[in-house]
Amino acid sequence: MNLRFSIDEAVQKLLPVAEKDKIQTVWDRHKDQQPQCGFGKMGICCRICWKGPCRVDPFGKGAQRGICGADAHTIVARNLIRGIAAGAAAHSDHGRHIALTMREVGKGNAPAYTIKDEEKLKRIAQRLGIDWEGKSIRELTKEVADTSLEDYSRQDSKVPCRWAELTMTEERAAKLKQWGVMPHNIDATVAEIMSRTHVGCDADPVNILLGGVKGAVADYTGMYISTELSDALFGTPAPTVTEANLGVIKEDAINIAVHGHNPLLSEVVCDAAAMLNDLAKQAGAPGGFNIVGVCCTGNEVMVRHGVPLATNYLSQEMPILTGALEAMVVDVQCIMPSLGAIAQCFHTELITTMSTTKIPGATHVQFDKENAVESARKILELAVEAYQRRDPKRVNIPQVKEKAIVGFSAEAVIGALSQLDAHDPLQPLLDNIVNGNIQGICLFAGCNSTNTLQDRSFVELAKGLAAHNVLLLATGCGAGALAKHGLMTQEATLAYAGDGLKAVLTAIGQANGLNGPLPLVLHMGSCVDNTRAVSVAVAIAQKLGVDLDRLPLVASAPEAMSEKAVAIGTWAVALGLPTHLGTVPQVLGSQVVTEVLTEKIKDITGGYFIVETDPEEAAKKLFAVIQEKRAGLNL
Ligand code: NFS
Ligand code: SF4
Repeated sequence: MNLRFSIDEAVQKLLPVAEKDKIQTVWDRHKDQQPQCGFGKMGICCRICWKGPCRVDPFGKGAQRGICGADAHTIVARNLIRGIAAGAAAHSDHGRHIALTMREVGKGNAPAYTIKDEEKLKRIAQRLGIDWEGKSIRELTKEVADTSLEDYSRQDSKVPCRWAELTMTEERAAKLKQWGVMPHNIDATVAEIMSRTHVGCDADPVNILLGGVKGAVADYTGMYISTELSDALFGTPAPTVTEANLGVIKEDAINIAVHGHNPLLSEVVCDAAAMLNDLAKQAGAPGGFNIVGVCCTGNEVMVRHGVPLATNYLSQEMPILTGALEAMVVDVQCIMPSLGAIAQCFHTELITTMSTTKIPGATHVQFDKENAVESARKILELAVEAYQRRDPKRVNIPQVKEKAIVGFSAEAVIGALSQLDAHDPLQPLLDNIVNGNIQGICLFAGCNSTNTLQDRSFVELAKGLAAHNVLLLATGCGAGALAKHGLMTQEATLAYAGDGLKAVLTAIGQANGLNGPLPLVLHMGSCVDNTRAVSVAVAIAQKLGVDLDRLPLVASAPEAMSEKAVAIGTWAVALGLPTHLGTVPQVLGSQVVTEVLTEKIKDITGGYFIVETDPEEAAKKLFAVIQEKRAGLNL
């Protein structure tokens, strides 16, 4: 097949529908933007003040400084870390919503929510140094929330954010403090970046970048809070079998997509849909309500409840084009504004739910933790009404979907390993890393981008590394890509894993009664759940008595595009991980910044960025890094 834009077969099947109906998709708009601005691509356009915009000539002929005197290095570094601040703000806002909800649960004011995983709550309390003996679950809930919220409000800059300091190796935490990049307060760190990059402040590119690293560690802190508190509220993911890609949309059902990032609303929508299923049947849909996921909200409900994933970021317009989607409910982040216009070409209700994310063409149903159940009910009613408007002639659901075994939280991974060694679950994993059955570990994360053929690099890199016995973890839209393409199955393990990896995954699978291996790629959850991978890595490092940068562990974001991805990539590097980017970051206008990120930072943190757009080359480079790390451990 002559693939255009995406290797996703479902996308290929729907593109002609878009063309026929003259509906612009993300790929049409990408084309309309060509050629894109070279200054912007290189990061050397500054719009920080209204004397600008200023641009630096990358060939050294024209202006080398902006009107205020900022040179290319200052401009590139400032632009970069403002992106990190935005990423950290997004992730930590997500964490704040969860923590504030949890506090209300503790006070007894949020009837739609309970603590679904009390054991996890206790483990969190223990980690935060909160004594839980003799306390009620409600008291403990409030205390955990309050302690977490201190990471947003502490004013003593000498006291690190608890969720950062207590979740990494002691050595790493000490190093971050020593470099002055350990945040004491997430919000203050975001504000500090905005303030130091205001016109006429920090001009030293390396100092600016250090500010960015601190922002990235703040991002990490917010993500950790999001993941862990969500687990306590909604349950810690455990392996479950589900499906991915547009074929999960059902012709005979009222289909509702949940899209965005925050599980606070989608959890309640799922519960309400199950409870009120008769409403859909009475409306003439024998299949009842069918909830499907998009992007990271999709990943959240997928790993916790096995809700099927309709698609990932770049193809988020496609579920509407099936003509069978009654509602797309969105919360925050990575929601294309184009959805409003496309939904209006169909019977689909686009429903926004957050006061900070409204979209022209959408119906707004305000969601608050106090009225969660009513909002969910209203959303279901809107979907039922939309169903009456569905035009059967326009229904076109690509029958494309793959099975996916998902839900590998750190707890689930350790749990599976404990079937091999109940007393020391990590030991079998370590033994297999030492004996080379597992050469190393790669975490796939991050987005989709129009700058690449959608999903291709994820799939090729995963196959390439698996053949070389690299254990694969995935989150976010990377996980979405790998699920859609059938790599989260036992069959994929048999087809693509090298002999060593296959043997290990089979031994674990058999010990867990799976009648075969674990899937080739372990789906750990949404983007904030990258912290799950960190917690596994930290456990391994602690057991080996080394810091994270010594492990044969790499990260890869082959289609990174969002500011959140910039923040994540930067904290991965700060923690010591060699981190691959398959899209070119907007920093090439400054040699200083480029060198720091791809080389010099290695001497400090042990981590660094590897930029490689060709997936085959990237697989080689990542495997070489894994070999280098193994040699460093005398393996
Ligand atoms: Ni991560 Fe998830 Fe997807 Fe990228 Fe957006 S949905 S938080 S930012 S695009 S992976
Ligand atoms: Fe130009 Fe300096 Fe203003 Fe940026 S801050 S727009 S470089 S004058």
